[in-house]
Parts: sequence; C-alpha cells; structure tokens
Amino acid sequence: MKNIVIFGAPGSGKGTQSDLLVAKYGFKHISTGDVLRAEIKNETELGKTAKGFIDNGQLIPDSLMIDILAATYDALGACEGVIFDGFPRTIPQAEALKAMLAERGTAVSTMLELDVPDDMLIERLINRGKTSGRADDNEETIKKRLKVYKDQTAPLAEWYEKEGLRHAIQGFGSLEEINAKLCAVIDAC
Ligand code: B4P
Repeated sequence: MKNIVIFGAPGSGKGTQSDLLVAKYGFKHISTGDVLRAEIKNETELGKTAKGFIDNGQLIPDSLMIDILAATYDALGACEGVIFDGFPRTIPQAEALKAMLAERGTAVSTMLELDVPDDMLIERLINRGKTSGRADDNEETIKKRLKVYKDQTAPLAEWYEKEGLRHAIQGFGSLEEINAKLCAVIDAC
C-alpha cells in the first residue's frame, strides 16, 4: 500500500493533481481542506471553529487536525493507496503522521512537492476565487496564507529531505506534464 504526501503552497495544484492521480491509480484521497470545508458547510462545532481560522488565512491548530486526520484515515478501509493532500502542513503534523502510520504497520512512501513561483500562486488563487466562492480566495487572505506557508509549512520540505522522501517537481506548465512527472516518481517508489 502506498501513502503519498502531496505538498506545496496554497494554489500550487495539490487538489488538481490529486484528482488526476486518483483517476489513474484508484487511490483514496484525503484533502484536509475539503474535510474542513464540509464541516463548515454542515455547521458542525468543528466547522464553526475551523471557519475562523480558514477565513483568516491561518492553519487549524495541530491537536485538532491530527485527530481529524487519524479518524478520516481509519474510515477509508482497505485500498491500494492514499493521497494526503494538504496534510501535513507543520512539523508536528508530519511527526504525527509518521507515528500514526507506524502504529498501523505502514509508512509514507514518497513526498511530492509542487514548486510554483509566488506571482503565479497569487494569480491562480485570485482566479479560483472568481468561481470557488471560497472566503479565503481573496488577495489579502491569499497573501496571509503565503506567509503562513513560508513560516510554518515550507520548513517541512527539509524535514522530508532528511527522511529521504522528498521529490520536488516544477508545478507549472500543462497539467499533463506535471502529472507525468508525479506518476514517474510514484511508479518508481
Ligand atoms: P486547501 O484546501 O488544502 O487548499 P489550497 O492549498 O488553497 O489549494 P491547492 O494547492 O489544493 O490548489 P488547487 O489544486 O485548488 O487548504 C485550505 C485551508 O484549509 C488552509 O489555508 C488552512 O486554513 C486549512 N487547512 C487545510 N489543511 C490543513 C492542515 N493540515 N493543517 C491546518 N490547516 C489546514 O489549485 C489552485 C488553482 O490553480 C485552481 O484554480 C487550479 O485550477 C489552478 N491550477 C492548478 N494547476 C495549475 C497549472 N498547472 N496551471 C495553471 N493553473 C493551475
């Protein structure tokens, strides 16, 4: 069974590429952003807490995210592989994922990093905001999210490098070109 972490800044194409990988390999997909947005839509207690953080461009606290991730993973059942999209986003989350998978007799197979320059990220997210209806896809919040990414999430690249799992890929160009590079790494791992 493969456990694939797809990593990158907001708007780097994690969700877009995850969908293509699910279609090709039949893997299951955990998008922590989608999980949180569903909770917000259903107006659950978790959703109410998450909304304040997301609308403000901040990360949801690790203690909460780690429990959500474990519950979501355990609900998946048997499968060929899982794509973790948007998790981990901090070093404590990466350590928790490693421990959680070890407890279940498995491990992260590879980390796929999508590298995209900031100006492209901002343009993509402003464009997505025109149709997504997402309260966090506006220029002010996008800039906050990029700062949060640089401060709290980007250091994880080095963490995965030390684990020998990091594969950095150019995240701009056609969707097919990017996807082909991701598939080459997955097929080799
Ligand atoms: P997420 O839902 O994970 O979303 P994202 O990072 O904004 O976007 P993604 O990288 O998936 O981009 P997409 O494919 O859509 O997070 C939202 C929020 O949830 C976070 O800010 C945080 O508050 C919270 N959260 C989530 N996980 C958390 C965690 N683990 N811990 C704490 N908080 C957490 O692509 C973006 C746009 O670019 C799309 O419009 C797409 O069409 C376009 N695009 C994609 N690839 C392209 C390409 N090659 N060329 C041109 N355009 C492209």
